[in-house]
Amino acid sequence: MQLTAKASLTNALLISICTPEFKGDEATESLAELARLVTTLGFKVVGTQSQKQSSTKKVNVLGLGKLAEIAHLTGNKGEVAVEAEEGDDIVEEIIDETSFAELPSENLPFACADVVVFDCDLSPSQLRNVENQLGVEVFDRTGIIIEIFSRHARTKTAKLQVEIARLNYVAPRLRETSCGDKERQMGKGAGETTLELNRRKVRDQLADLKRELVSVQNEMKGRRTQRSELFCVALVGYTNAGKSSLMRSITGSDVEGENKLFATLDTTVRALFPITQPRILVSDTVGFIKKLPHDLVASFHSTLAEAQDASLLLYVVDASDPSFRAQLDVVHGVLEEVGVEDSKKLLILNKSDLLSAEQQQALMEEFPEAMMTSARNPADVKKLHKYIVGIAQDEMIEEEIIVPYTANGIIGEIRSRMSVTKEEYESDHIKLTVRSNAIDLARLKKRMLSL
Ligand SMILES: Nc1nc2c(ncn2[C@@H]2O[C@H](COP(=O)(O)OP(=O)(O)OP(=O)(O)O)[C@@H](O)[C@H]2O)c(=O)[nH]1
Ligand SMILES: [Mg+2]
Repeated sequence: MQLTAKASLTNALLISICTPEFKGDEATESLAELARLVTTLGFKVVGTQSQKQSSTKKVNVLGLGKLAEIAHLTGNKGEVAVEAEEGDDIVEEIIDETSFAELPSENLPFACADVVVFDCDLSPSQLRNVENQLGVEVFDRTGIIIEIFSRHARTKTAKLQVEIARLNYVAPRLRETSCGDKERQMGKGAGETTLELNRRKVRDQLADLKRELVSVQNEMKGRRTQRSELFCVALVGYTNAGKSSLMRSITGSDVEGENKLFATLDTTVRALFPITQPRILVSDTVGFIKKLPHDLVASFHSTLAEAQDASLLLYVVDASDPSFRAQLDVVHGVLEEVGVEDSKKLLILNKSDLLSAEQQQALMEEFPEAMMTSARNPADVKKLHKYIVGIAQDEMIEEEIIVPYTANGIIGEIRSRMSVTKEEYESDHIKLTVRSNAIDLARLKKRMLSL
């Protein structure tokens, strides 16, 4: 998929299919999240429609009556069969609708939806059916997420990973289409109109991309190995929780933090600042979302390897978001899926500046082990810095090292790599009590022996 609609001019109508799997407010929250996703793409949400169905698997997804209604909102450009067939849509029950009339007047004129976005996954044939009936572009949740990932990927690895996921998404949709029009929508050139040719091209492209990814991943692995002796902290969590903002605050770096979903797709590694001895590394990772397409989870496996190698995982949540508990479940689920074993972890209830004192207190009672922070509050940033340093210190070993005064340069080196807690000056040597990781200590001792 490649969006053909010009994002800045696109009015989107969002559709929620409320299946029995949705509990409580889940459907509404999910729809609100979809609205944020399409807004991230630059679309303007002009309305939402919900319909209760037993599943999302119906040929036309919606009941025919509802389809006709939506066709009206999209300007009757398609070929919707207005009359429902007998026995069709028996389960249909409209439970909630935001009609266009209820929207602010600037969202009018009536019938102005250029695209329709479903808050569920649609099969290629469902997409085609609904598109034919409505006469406008139709997207499903996965399509929207993949498009955002495509736009936000910056580094070579992220671009490769997203492109693989995109082509995997596009491939079955190509299979279902036979005319050049649709293939052009999928990002194919005007001349490539035969289905066979396109399918082969996608397969070849996928194979090339996968090969390239393996080589880039090997490079990344090498870099991780070089860092493996340092204490590493990884920030993980739902999209928009504030991971990059916290990263920026605790590392003094210029890592981008933005009020859009999936601002970060690449893992960034920086040293904790103020600098510690030895250095502590912090990595910012890709954010998660409910129903993250499986392909994207799989393709970000290597990006999340940073989290896999981390000695401390900081689970960041936007505590001001009423759905943060469900979001945290999603994060746990994805991390489990990619096999991240969290040896040590801390829950960070971020964006506390958006909570009242009572709300903060209630949350601390609910999550007594957690740390309440605001990435915007320097005192909280300091508290988090201190916590990380404390955990890293706990992991270190303390040893006494005897360094003869004649050993040139060693003392300077020790000071730059290790934490010196005690210094005792004797007649011919200096006795240093140092704290460091086991690998650095073993290396130092070996060097001392060779002096
Ligand atoms: N009020 C408030 N806003 C915050 C805080 N932390 C982050 N934000 C804002 O929340 C939005 C998202 O922040 P990011 O740091 O980009 O979130 P992220 O978790 O990195 O998001 P992804 O990269 O999409 O996974 C930005 O607009 C931030 O300015 C906070 O403590 N308080
Ligand atoms: Mg980020």
